[in-house]
Amino acid sequence: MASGDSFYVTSPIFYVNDVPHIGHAYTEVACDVLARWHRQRGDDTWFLTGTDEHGQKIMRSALANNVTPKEWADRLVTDAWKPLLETLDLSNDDFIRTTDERHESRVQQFVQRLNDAGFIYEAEFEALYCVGCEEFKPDSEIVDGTGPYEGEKVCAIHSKPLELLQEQNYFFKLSEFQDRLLALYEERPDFIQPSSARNEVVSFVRTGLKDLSISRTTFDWGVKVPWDPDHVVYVWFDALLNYVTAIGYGDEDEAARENFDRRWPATHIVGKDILRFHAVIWPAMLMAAGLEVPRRVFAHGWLLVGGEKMSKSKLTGIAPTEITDVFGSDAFRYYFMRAIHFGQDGSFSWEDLSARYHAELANGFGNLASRVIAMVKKYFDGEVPTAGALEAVDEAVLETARTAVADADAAMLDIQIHDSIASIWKLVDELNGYITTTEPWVLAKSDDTRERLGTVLATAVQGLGTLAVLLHPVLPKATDKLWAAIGGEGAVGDVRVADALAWRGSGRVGALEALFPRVEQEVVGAS
Ligand code: ME8
Repeated sequence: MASGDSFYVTSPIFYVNDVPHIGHAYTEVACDVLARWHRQRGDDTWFLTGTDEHGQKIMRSALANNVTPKEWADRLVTDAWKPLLETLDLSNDDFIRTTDERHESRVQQFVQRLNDAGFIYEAEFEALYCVGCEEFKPDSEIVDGTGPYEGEKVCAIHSKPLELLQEQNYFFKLSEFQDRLLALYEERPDFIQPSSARNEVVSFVRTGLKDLSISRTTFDWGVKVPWDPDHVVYVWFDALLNYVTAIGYGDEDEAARENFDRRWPATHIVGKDILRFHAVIWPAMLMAAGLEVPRRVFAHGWLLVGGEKMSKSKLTGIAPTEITDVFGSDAFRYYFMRAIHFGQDGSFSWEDLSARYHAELANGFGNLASRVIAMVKKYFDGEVPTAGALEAVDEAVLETARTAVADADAAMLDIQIHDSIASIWKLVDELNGYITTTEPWVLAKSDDTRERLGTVLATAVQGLGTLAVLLHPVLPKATDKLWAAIGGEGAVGDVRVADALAWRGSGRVGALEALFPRVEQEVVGAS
């Protein structure tokens, strides 16, 4: 994509039945890295996240805690979900709650529009429901229970019993969209990514789509159906709409309409557990309303614990602060983005985190920065020398830097975040090798090699600046410090990716504390 284009990225909006774990944090960080990268490309970027607050799951959590659902949601948003933004150093532009008035009124408008257009009808319905998924389960996702649920039918994801619901509901004519959806997947092969996710959705839709129940009458914690207030809108129908209500869909106001046209369509980043909602139901809803479908839907894999999806309901959730309190938010961001192929499952381990932290961040990057800066101080009194004639070894560094910019950008546009970081890390490794080969401490011993020493350190500082620019989306705190220490002009986050090689500085280096201090082993794995 050309720089300056609109880039609207969304995370799922998370249920406030409980506090966040590192699975939620993983998605948030991925969205944030993409948003920061696109901002640095000069794209017209908007990053939306938020919370999903209606439905039975939240209502039951509230009841169990003797408060109203709204009180419960307020408490969780204030005490847990908003603080997560700080914990992870997220740069979101907006935070939507499905209990926001702006959202609820626009959901009603949307549902009314579909009803007026003839896409909604009323019928009697009976099916097995999973409150954990907030979904009527198809036969393919129902399994026999074990242990305490022996003899019962349970949800394949949550391993908890399903509830038989029988209600008079409103239905959305999802089945009418099968052909249009298949045509969409065919015409736009990158609409669903990665390709394994796309293939799964295509075969699912080919087997046929059933109409979708979109209202409930047995409880009232939701958005009221405008023409029949005994019904509340099905929580997923309500939640998916956040992506358009947050940017002004349905508002009469001219400015809101312009904002919607400017931002939409979005790139949705979701976990693979909720792919079908985003790649099947959501585009069909948009088609029915005459709106453009999303730009793409990217389904990432699961963080696994003991080979199973880490989850709150199975009590395998790890709080993000358990990691950030010890290693810091940059390390959290780096580790999960680098160690796991984005789009595949990955297992978290304290040992792996600690090993990568020390080898890659502390020794690889942090040490490189402190050594180069210390040498500029020691040999040139803090003034960055000017490079003289370049030798092949210097040219090789510049060539690696050029390749890193191009490859990192291409991978990031393709949402291959791990590959993008790996491309940048080639420059970290090259610079470390460069210092070892050129041996500035030997060059410093003789006046005859003073100019050569200057060229080597100038090239190294130049490389550090390029790294600060390229790594800022992943390591915002460390690169801010590094940028200040090498005298970079302005804020590093404002420097364009395209200017990563030709960045400007004051010509002086300053103090730099250890970017990634060693973490004592006994602290690691405290949980
Ligand atoms: O599904 N590994 O909310 P939710 C990786 N409210 N990512 C994980 C994960 C794991 N083990 N566990 C959770 C909902 N996630 C709905 C979404 S959107 C209109 C409505 C992440 O609180 C992943 O992104 O259950 C997953 O899709 C999301 O959290 C589910 O969060």
